[in-house]
Amino acid sequence: MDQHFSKDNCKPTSFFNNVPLIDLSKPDSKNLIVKACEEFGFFKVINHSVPTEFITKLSEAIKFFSSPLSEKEKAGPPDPFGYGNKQIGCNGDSGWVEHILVSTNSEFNYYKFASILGVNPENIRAAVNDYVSAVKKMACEILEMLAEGLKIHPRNVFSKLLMDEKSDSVFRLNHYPPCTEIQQFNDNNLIGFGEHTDPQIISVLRSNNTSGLQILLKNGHWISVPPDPNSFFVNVGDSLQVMTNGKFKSVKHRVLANSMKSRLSMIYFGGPPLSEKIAPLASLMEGEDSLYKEFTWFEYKKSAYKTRLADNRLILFEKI
Ligand code: GA4
Repeated sequence: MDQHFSKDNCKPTSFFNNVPLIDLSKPDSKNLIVKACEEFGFFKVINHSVPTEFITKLSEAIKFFSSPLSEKEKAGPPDPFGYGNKQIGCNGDSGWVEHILVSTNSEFNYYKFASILGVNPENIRAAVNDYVSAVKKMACEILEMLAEGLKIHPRNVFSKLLMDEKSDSVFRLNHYPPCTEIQQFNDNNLIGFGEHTDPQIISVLRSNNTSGLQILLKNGHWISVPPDPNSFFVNVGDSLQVMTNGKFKSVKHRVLANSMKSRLSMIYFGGPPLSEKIAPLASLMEGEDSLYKEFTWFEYKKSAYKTRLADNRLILFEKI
């Protein structure tokens, strides 16, 4: 049996209809964002300003994924950037997923993708840049609302890390092909992308209308998030957990494959510059001690890349 057909003792659940909903057009949303980050580390965003055309354009990536595997593999292996098939990271994790990972601040080789699709690389670069810039702007708005909700100054304490030209952010396209054999395996649970937390500050996900995303609640239950192609889903990353001295929790999440439909998701991972010190903000400590040892984003990332997907990566940086 393939490694990614992993047995799971949690039965698939029905949809969770209480995902916190943040309406970005409402001024009182800042308190709701804080509450959602404390309770779930996860929320859904509506009335955002990301133009639909940017989303539609990038959704054409499905054409790349429909190319023959031998062609797609010319844009791999992921090192970590590039095309990857079933492989996640480089420490033996795998899933029923293929992906493209792109760095948002360095010159990326779009030629490989363009030659497979027979299109101009500039068009792909422009599509990724337009989408990422708009989503990053929204992520910064959310982070500023968070700072206001937490009553910390200046309001750009978090967002400046993403705005920095050296911000170490990445963009990922995940394609989960349908798997007709799911019924044969383990209670219908085929892992598309195994459980993990994101190391960065904040992640913003948009998917097509196929279900699969699940988040782990504090009570230990996995709940399925109803898909919504018109909204974004935001989760707290490990670095934001540290900056808030554990007040916000980076949420564990995973994706289950679907037997009928293919799922396409696009995720922006907002990270700080490599040299940035990640530590709890003094204004959030209220006389508390820091729960974490000091580290830079470079150190954390280096350590994260040595871990397995499901590992608790922050444990190495916790004060005993
Ligand atoms: C999880 C979040 C992002 O997808 C990612 C992933 C990265 C990768 O696929 O290269 C990692 C994973 C992620 C965390 C631990 C390490 C690194 C795979 C892995 C086993 C791009 C990221 O930044 O961290």
